[in-house]
Amino acid sequence: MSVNKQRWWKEAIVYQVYPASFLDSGAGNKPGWGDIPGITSKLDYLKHLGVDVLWLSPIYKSPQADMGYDIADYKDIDPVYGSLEDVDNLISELKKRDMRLMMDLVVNHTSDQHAWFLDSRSSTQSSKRDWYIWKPAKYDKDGNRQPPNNWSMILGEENSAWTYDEKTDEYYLSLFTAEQPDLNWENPDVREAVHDVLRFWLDRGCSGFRMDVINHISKVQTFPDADVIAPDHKYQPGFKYYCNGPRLHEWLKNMRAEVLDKYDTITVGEMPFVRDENEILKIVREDEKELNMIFIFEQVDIDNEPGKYRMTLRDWDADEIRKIFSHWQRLMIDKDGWNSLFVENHDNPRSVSRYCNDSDEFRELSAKLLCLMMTTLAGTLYVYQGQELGMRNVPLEWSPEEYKDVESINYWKKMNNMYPGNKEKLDFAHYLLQRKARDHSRTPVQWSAEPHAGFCKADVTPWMRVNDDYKEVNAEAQRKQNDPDKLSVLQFWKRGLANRKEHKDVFVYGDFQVLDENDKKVFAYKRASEKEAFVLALNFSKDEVKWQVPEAAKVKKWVAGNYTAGQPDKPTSGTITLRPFEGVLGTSEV
Ligand code: TEU
Repeated sequence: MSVNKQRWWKEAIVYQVYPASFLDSGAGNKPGWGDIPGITSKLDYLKHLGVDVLWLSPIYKSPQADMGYDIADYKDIDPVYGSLEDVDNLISELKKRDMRLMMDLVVNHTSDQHAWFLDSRSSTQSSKRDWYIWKPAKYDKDGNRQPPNNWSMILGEENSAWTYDEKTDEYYLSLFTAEQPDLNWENPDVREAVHDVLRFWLDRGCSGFRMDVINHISKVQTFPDADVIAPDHKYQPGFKYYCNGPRLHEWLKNMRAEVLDKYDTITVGEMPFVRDENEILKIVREDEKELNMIFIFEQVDIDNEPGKYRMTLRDWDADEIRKIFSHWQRLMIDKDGWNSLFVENHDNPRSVSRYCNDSDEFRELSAKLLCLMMTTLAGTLYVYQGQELGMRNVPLEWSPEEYKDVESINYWKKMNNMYPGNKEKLDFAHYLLQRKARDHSRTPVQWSAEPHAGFCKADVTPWMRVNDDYKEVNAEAQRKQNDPDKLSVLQFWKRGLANRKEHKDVFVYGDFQVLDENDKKVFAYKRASEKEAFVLALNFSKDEVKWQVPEAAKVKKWVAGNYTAGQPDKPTSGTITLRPFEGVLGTSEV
């Protein structure tokens, strides 16, 4: 049985807002971009849904080279989104509704327009020179200038992670894009400046942080060449030397003791490329005093070719879903750590499109199946904007020109350079974009059947094209749906979140047990507290499945499912039929 202590941030439902695409109230200074007053105007909608904490992707002053993940001033708001007063107002409106704000803390790197970097690049003698990672060039045998090592850029695979700066004839490290120079955390002044940023926002009333690529802050100081995993590329992923580096734990403990513990906070660290259990437990175990939880990427990497770049595809089945989720569920219960639960964010395609089937026939069922899973697993639950509506990827008919993300643009450029005029290769690259691009989660939220889905005024052009399906898929239609036999996706999420809260001893804090270890189509599990228990059977396939209810399930009654608003009509033992993408929830003996 669980030993996890009760904490408000474990029970919280966190809703991620991607500000550019949420709602353009017209108050920001860039028509067609979402803004802070737009967010504030939807707090009742979010409260009604069951949201407790709002996580805002970055709204700070930024040249938007990477949609705000390139910050030019940590203590000011980009005029595109509004002002500091708008944030103060948002915080006070949240408080009125007993909700909280979580900011995105992007401190592995800044924008190249941040005053610190402008100063740093101005001269080798600058007092801020050592705030970033500068290295002299290397020269090859022909005397050509080369970057200090072979690391590739994360958002532009064909490029070096090092950017040459003519003025001082040195390279700076820029792991994501040239416009995002990495801070040098080895310098104690940098760490103090970051603490100062945290205090600024906590004192303003924010309740915590999602920490962007926080496991990248400590780099192996010898900066060795990375192993060659892609022989056809000049540069190679250097993860091994900058993910969970030698001083990460020291710096996280320090941040916690110096700043976070003086407030009542929620913290989640984004940690790509880490799977090592002991390493993860060192961060999320309560007694380690580092972060409350982290985002582990295993479930969103499920369709990547192992060891390859992200823009790849592979097949998977329910067996893998089960292995991934049950592994982390068990570990955190047994070792007093804590999970974050997510299947969508601004860096991923839509979950209905990735994990299930987004055709008109199955989109709603898929969204509800995933909702059943997400609302019944242990951990802090993260819902991404539009997920509660079952929004899906943009269609293949959209040309690659519609993709606005820097990663997509760089990928498309790279493929066109590598395979000019090669229809087969380029069609496949386009297909991969349609499956995997970050753009799919960044299309405007579909509020209504009005022009531009009600995201902005009719005479304004949204910064990103609205998905064509908005007349059918939108919040207003789903809110108003009045069908006794069928809940809309939005109504289903609302019910699921309420159920999670009502039975939090089971769903948030309870024990977890896998039922049926080997099924390739059905993921089934039991959750139990000392007082009550529930069973879930989730068919992740497009096939009708005859499923043998395991003895250990001890189902008393099937109480909810995604095919009907009422109770599923199925026997509680023996063989039951699970229709395509059908999921059912039953009460069970403890
Ligand atoms: O993302 C970090 C990250 O490495 C991935 O999620 C990345 O987007 C993906 O692997 C692309 O292949 C964070 C932010 O969430 C992302 O939006 C930023 O672009 C990135 O950091 C840089 O700040």
